[in-house]
Amino acid sequence: MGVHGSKRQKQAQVLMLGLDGSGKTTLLYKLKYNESVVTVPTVGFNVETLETDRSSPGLTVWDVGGQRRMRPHWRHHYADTAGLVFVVDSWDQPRLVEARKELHRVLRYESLRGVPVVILANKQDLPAALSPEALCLNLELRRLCDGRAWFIQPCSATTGMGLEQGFRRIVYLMKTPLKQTQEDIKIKMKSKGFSITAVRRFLLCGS
Ligand SMILES: Nc1nc2c(ncn2[C@@H]2O[C@H](COP(=O)(O)OP(=O)(O)OP(=O)(O)O)[C@@H](O)[C@H]2O)c(=O)[nH]1
Ligand SMILES: [Mg+2]
Repeated sequence: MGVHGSKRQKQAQVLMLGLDGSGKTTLLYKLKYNESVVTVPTVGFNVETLETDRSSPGLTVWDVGGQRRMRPHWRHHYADTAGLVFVVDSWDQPRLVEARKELHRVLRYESLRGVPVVILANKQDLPAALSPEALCLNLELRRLCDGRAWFIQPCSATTGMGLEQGFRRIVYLMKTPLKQTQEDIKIKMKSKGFSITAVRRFLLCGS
């Protein structure tokens, strides 16, 4: 994600969750080493640090296994979490209901109240992958993420598309108060000539 200068802010913890097979480990190593690794289902967790620009904290990213038997362990990581990245397999439509239920369950935890969320709509390289807009509706993100900063980022852990943007976004959301993120987006969209209606529509879909 780019390294600049020597004086760093302290580390911030990012928790990466999602169903088994959604691509968490693949994307973590693509991002960290730009390598496509052959993964096995994660038992326990992987943890890696990612560097950011020097005005932002470095990230310690926890990739916790998503198999059903691993999910009761997710909550042990909530207390120190500054940002949540929830990975969804955009191609696996039959499991979207399960993904939605798990995301709902996670976000209900008091210790994650107000913590910003980036949904990574992974596997966009596959032809039948659902678009971020369709996922937004299917996962009921607007309702679910009400009251917190959130964003849905299309990506592919195989090609690397969208990964850096997703993690830059979580850094931005962690650093910026919710109201300010909405103002920033309004200003940027207006300067690019988007209509008020388009801005409103966007803000309803992500902040
Ligand atoms: N086509 C495609 N396949 C992907 C992508 N990301 C991951 N995969 C594949 O999906 C499978 C599961 O990936 P993992 O990274 O092990 O998934 P995980 O979320 O870490 O799974 P758990 O550790 O069980 O929670 C592997 O076969 C990956 O190669 C992607 O963006 N596109
Ligand atoms: Mg894994």
